Amino acid sequence: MFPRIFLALCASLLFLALPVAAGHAAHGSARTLATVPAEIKVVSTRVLAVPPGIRDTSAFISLRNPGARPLVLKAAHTPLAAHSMLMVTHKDAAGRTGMKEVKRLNIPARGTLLMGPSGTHLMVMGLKRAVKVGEKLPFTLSFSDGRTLKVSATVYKP
Ligand SMILES: [Cu+2]
Repeated sequence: MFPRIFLALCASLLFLALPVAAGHAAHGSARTLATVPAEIKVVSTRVLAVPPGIRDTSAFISLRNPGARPLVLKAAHTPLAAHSMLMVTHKDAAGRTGMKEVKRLNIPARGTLLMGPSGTHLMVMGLKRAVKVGEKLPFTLSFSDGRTLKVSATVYKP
């Protein structure tokens, strides 16, 4: 039952049904710089607004790793939701887009992890209250080397 619910409510999948141009327009919006401890750079952060009553959404937190070693993002958490999952999207042989949860997302040395509505994203499950456009949601990102990074992501409407 749970997978069916989150597929039905997945804001990313809803968004994927929109024309590509809409997705690209959304890419440029609502860039937020956040507090960054050594090395890991926050490229952009966003949370997709959802209609009242919907409690699951997607967040996009793009990161740059200026370091010489690869980084692995293991988890993301916001206290405003029950839990958050790392998700990747892919097309199957028939051209249908699906997504699946992954346990880690790699950020190559001197590379970037880009998240967006048509690709890698965070599923934010079970929001504890409605969130407003423009509101900043705090996230804590955990990396496999033990580091954590606090960022805030602004709720936006595409
Ligand atoms: Cu999703």
